[in-house]
Amino acid sequence: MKRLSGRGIRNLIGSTLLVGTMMIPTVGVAMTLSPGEKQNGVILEETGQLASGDFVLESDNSLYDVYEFSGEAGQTVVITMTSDEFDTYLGLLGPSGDVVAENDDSNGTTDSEIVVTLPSSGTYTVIANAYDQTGRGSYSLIVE
Ligand SMILES: [Ca+2]
Ligand SMILES: [Ca+2]
Repeated sequence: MKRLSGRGIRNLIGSTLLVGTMMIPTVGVAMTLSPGEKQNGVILEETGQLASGDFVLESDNSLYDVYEFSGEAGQTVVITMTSDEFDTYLGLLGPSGDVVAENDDSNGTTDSEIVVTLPSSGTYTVIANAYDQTGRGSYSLIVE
């Protein structure tokens, strides 16, 4: 079974740093949501492509794109990645680069969904990945 944790994650972190991740201080941000309460509204909505030239996960040579969003501790987010062209794989890295959640298949399809309550405040990185190295084509990613 595929996992982003372990050997693969070191490669993910190294690649993410190349993107130029910036930590945005969240000191002084007022909490308007109760812990665990779902935030309404779309945080990120992207249509992307996995294609030659994208990042490559060294553990299995699968392609991936990265997207970042700012999250707060206790905030619940739903991340969905869907594609008609390949088997998706989704990962979420926390502000310190650790794997917070990952998902291969959901809802009886090969598409991926993560529902998670964020453990800390900071910049989160979504890994829009394919299940294996053959996966390429267009996909949709939504964070809400
Ligand atoms: Ca891409
Ligand atoms: Ca999948």
